Amino acid sequence: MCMSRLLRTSRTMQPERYDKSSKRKFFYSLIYILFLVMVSFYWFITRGPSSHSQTAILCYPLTLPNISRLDLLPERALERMLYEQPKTMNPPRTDVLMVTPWFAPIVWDGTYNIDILNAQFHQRNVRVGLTVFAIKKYTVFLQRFIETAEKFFMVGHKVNYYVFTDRPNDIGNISLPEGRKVVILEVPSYKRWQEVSMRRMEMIRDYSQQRFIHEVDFLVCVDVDMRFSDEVGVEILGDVFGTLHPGFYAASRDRFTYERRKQSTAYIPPDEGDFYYAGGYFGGTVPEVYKLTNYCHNEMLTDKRNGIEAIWHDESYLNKYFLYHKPTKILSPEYLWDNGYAVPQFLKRRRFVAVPKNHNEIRNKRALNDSPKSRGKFHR
Ligand code: 4GW
Ligand code: MN
Repeated sequence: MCMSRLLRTSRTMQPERYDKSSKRKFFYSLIYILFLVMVSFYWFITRGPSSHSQTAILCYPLTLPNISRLDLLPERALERMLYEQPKTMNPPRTDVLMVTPWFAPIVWDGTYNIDILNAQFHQRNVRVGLTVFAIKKYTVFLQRFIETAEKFFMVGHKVNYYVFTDRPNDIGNISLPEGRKVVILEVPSYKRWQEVSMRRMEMIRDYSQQRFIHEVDFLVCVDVDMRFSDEVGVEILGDVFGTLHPGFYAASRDRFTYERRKQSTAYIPPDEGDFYYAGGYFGGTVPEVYKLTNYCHNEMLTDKRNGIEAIWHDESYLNKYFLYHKPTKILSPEYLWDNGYAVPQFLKRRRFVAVPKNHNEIRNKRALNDSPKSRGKFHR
């Protein structure tokens, strides 16, 4: 048979075969769809409106009678646990303040049960972002920071380290176990170190909006010139938290190094103020951290337009924010310590400690004499 005939025959044969098989397919599909409709109808009649099944979520917004969104909330129960009973008449700590007048807990060793908290946060499959800035020479702090964090920070939970740096090439490949990773975010550096410190607010704000909100539930924002030396876990997490500065936990409010010039938006009068919060340790849910950093950055810009800069930079704006937007949890100085201070009796743990800096080496010399910061924020 010549080739052209073969082609002709096949061309004439095919449409007919195709026709038959497609009709059959269509028929079977119709039966299948009919079957599905009947099953769905049966399911809806028998258990649909009162069911707690996930399927009902697809109907949102709910218009059917008798269904409330409340019926769809996931049921979460803890498993049986054995632990010492909390004693109403015998508080675990009497040497320190455990709760603020607005009912925010202050986190001290001995005041919480980490097993209960871990069970709760594991159930929610919580994801934590730890933001840290390593601009210019501060990249030298990064390795120790991450190594010690791997030992002590949110062990057993999902953690993203967000490293903001202008020197991504200085940071080697850091491979971490499942559930934990380092994300390098390349950002500009600023000439003035005050700006380096303050612009953290702007960058955390911008990345919260663009990225963090999609990737993590909570943010913890800290200084990089630090090492972890004891456990820091989910006990610190809450809507929005600040940390008591290790230099001022016992000071009276008029001694706090708040901004005292009325021309600055960070101004706080001497008869106001709850605590002195450290600029190098705050956090909360992503939306709350967004609000906080957005506020601090905007106030800083307003001051800039008026030719003023708050005395302790981002820390001053943070303290102003927390005065009128009270934190829902407060971390004790266990979470931010400097071994330059004598260790008081009540300080049972030192979990996150400042790494001594050689100021001449790590900071540029010109910057050293132009502000009280040359002595370090901790020792004023
Ligand atoms: C003076 O020359 C400088 S440089 C003061 C801060 C500098 C700086 C700060 C820097 O060059 N690069 C940098 O990444 N930072 C970040 O800002 C870094 O995360 C650091 O931990 C944070 C706050 O600065 P700091 O730790 O030097 O502040 P203190 O002395 O209060 O801990
Ligand atoms: Mn620091």
